Amino acid sequence: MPRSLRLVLADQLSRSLASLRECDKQQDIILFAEVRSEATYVKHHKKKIILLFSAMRHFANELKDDGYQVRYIKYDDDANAGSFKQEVSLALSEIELDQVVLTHPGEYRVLEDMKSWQDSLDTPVIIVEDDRFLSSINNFAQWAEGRKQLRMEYFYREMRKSMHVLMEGKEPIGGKWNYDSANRKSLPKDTSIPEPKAFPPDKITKDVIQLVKREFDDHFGSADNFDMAVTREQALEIAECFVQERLENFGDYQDAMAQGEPWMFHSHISFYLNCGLILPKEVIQLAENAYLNDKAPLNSVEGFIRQVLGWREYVRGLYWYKMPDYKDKNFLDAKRKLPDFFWTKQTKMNCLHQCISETSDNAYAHHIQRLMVLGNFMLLAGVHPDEVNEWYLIVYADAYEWVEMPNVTGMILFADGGLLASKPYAASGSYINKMSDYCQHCHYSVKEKNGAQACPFNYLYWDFLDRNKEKLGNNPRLGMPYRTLNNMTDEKVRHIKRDSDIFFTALDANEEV
Ligand code: FAD
Ligand code: DLZ
Ligand code: SF4
Repeated sequence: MPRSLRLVLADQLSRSLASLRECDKQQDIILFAEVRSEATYVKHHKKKIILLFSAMRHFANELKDDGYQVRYIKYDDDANAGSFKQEVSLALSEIELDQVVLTHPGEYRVLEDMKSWQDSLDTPVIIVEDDRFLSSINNFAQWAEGRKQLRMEYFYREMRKSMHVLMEGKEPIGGKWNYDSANRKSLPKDTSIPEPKAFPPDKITKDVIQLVKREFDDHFGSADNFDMAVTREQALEIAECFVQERLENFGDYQDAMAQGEPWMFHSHISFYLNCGLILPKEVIQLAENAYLNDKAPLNSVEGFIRQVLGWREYVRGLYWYKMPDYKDKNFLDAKRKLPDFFWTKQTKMNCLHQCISETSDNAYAHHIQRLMVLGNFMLLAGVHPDEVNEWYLIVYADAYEWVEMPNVTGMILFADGGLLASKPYAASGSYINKMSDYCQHCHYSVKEKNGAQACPFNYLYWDFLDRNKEKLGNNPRLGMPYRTLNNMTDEKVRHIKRDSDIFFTALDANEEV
C-alpha cells in the first residue's frame, strides 16, 4: 500500500470523511494546518477563527487518542509555512510519503490550488468526493442540465423522493411538499424562547482565544463570551436540544425577528454542519423522528428538513455547477461601496443596527435577518456583489464560499439574473415592521413614506424598482408593484427620487444615516 499524507481542512472535521476512510494507522500521516493564507485571505470574524482552530485541535487529539499518526501545525508554531501547499510540501520533504489524499474542498479557489500540486510537488495527488453532502456535484449537474431555471423546490422534491424522507410511498407525508405558507407568523409578546446551549471554553479553547486576540485583533467582531460547541459530542447535544426544545416552534416563527433575541427558535447548527462535526443526514433523521414520534408538527419538521435537505444541498450544487463564472455575476450592475456602518454598527436604522450588532457579537444572525434586513438593504442600495460577498464571508462563523455565495449573489442580490430566485427579495419597511419589533425602537417612522423622518426602506424600495425598470419591469412576479409604481403621480415619484438622492448622498459621504 502507498504511504499517504492526508490533509484534513478546518471544515472537514468528520470521522467518516472520505479521505480518512482508508487511513492506515501504522503508516499514513494525517495533517492539519492552521495557516496564515486561510485565516487572512479575508478578515474572518474572530469567533469563526476560534471555532475552527479549537474544533481542529480537539478533532486532531481524538484521532491521536485513537492511534492515528497526526501532524498538527499550530498557527504560532515557528515552523508554520503559511499555506496548505507549503505545509504539504514541508511534510513531503521531511517524511517519506508516496501520495497526497484530499477530500474535495468547499471553495473553488482551494480546489484550483490543490489541482496544481501534483505537478508542482511532483507527487501523486488524489482528490476524493466529499460524500458528506447528500447530493453529489454530478447528481446536481445532471438535474440542472437543460433547465432554464433552477428552482430549489423541484430539486428538493427529488431529494425527498430519492432519500425517502417524510414520504408515504411515492407521496409526501401530509399530502403537501411544502408548508412554507404556515411559517410566517410574527412572535407574540411574552413568548418564552429557550436559552441556547452554551459550552464554557476548556483549556484548548482558552489558548485559541488568546491566540486570536493576539494575532487577529484587527478582524471584525468580538472574541468575548465564546461558548460554541467545539467537539462532535457538544455539537450533537446542540442538535438534540434543538429538536427537543425549539423544533416544535421552528416552523411558526421561522421568519420572525425580535429585538434582543438573536437565537429565536432556530437550530444554530450551521456552524457544526459546515465544519463537519455533525452530518446533514443525522439532523434530518433527528427531525423526521420527532415528527414520527409526535414530538413536533409537520410544518416545523418539513420546514426544517427543507432547509437542510433542500436549500443546503441545492446551493452547494449550484455553486459547483456555475463556478467560476458565478463569482462575476452582477445582473443589476450594482456599483456602490459597502457602507461603513456594516463594520461600525453606526446607523440610525434600528433594524440594521440590531442585526449588525448581533452579527458582531455572535458571528451569527438568523436567515430572515441575513435576507430581509441586511440583504434587503444591500439590494436596495445597489452595493457591488464583490463587497457584499466579502462581508458575508467574513462575518458569519458558518460561512464558506460554497454556501455564502449563492445566498448572496443569487438570493439577496439577484445578481445571477434569476437563476436561483424568481424575483428579488426586495421589501419596504412594512415587511420588517410586520415580522419584528425593530421599528418600535427606531429613529425613523415606518409609517411615513417620504421626508426626513420616513423609514428609508420605504422610498428606497420604490427607487430600486424604478432604477431597475428595464431589467425587472417584465418580471411576472413583480407585476403588482410595477403597476403601483406606474400609477403613482409624478409628484410622488419626484419625492421618492428626492429622498433617495438625499439618503444616498449622505450614505456615500459617510454621514450617519
Ligand atoms: P436554521 O434556520 O435552523 O436552518 C437549519 C439549517 O438549514 C441551517 O443550519 C443550514 O444548514 C440550512 N439552511 C437554511 N437555510 C439555508 C440556505 N439558504 N442555504 C444553505 N443552507 C441553509 N448559511 C450557511 O450555512 N453559511 C453561510 O455562509 C450562509 N450565508 C448566508 C447569506 C445570506 C445572504 C443568506 C440570506 C443566508 C445565508 N445562509 C448561510 C443561510 C442561512 O441563513 C443559515 O444557514 C442559517 O441562518 C444558519 O442558522 P441556523 O443553523 O440556526 O439555521
Ligand atoms: C476559514 C478557515 C480558516 C479561518 N482557517 C483555516 C485554517 O487555518 N486551516 C484550514 O484547514 N482551513 C481554514 N479555514 C477553512 C478554509 O479557508 C476553507 O474555507 C475551507 O477549507 C473550504 O475549502
Ligand atoms: Fe428599519 Fe425602517 Fe423599521 Fe427603522 S423604521 S427599524 S429603518 S424598517
